[in-house]
Amino acid sequence: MGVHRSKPQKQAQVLLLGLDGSGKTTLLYKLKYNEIVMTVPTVGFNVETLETDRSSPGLTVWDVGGQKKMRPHWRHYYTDTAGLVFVVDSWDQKRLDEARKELHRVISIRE
Ligand SMILES: Nc1nc2c(ncn2[C@@H]2O[C@H](COP(=O)(O)OP(=O)(O)OP(=O)(O)O)[C@@H](O)[C@H]2O)c(=O)[nH]1
Ligand SMILES: [Mg+2]
Repeated sequence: MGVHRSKPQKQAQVLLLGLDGSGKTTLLYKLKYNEIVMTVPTVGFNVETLETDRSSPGLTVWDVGGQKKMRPHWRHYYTDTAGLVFVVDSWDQKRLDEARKELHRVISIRE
């Protein structure tokens, strides 16, 4: 009688991008721990794995800082990314156009 071991789950990479202060890190930890945590501006990135049901791949979620000086580094995280979540603070109407431009920049890049 064999011992059945579940196959190691594949991981899919998801990238969280958006302007600084849009709520990426808040969303990441809400998804991970179902809690609202106090955040500080992200310099670099945060990464967490999220459990999914056994029929779906697990998710590795990368949350990259959105300050202007960080945005040129976003492209270094595109490789092997299966999904993009672009977070927009709908209350921050003054920066909606800036968010739109950054989103266009992200989706217009061809590898
Ligand atoms: N009212 C409200 N505040 C939020 C929400 N999401 C985030 N915040 C607040 O907005 C501030 C910035 O949130 P962060 O999650 O750190 O933003 P971020 O996109 O990770 O910012 P960077 O790391 O600088 O790119 C924090 O004070 C959060 O508590 C939301 O949905 N509603
Ligand atoms: Mg952050």
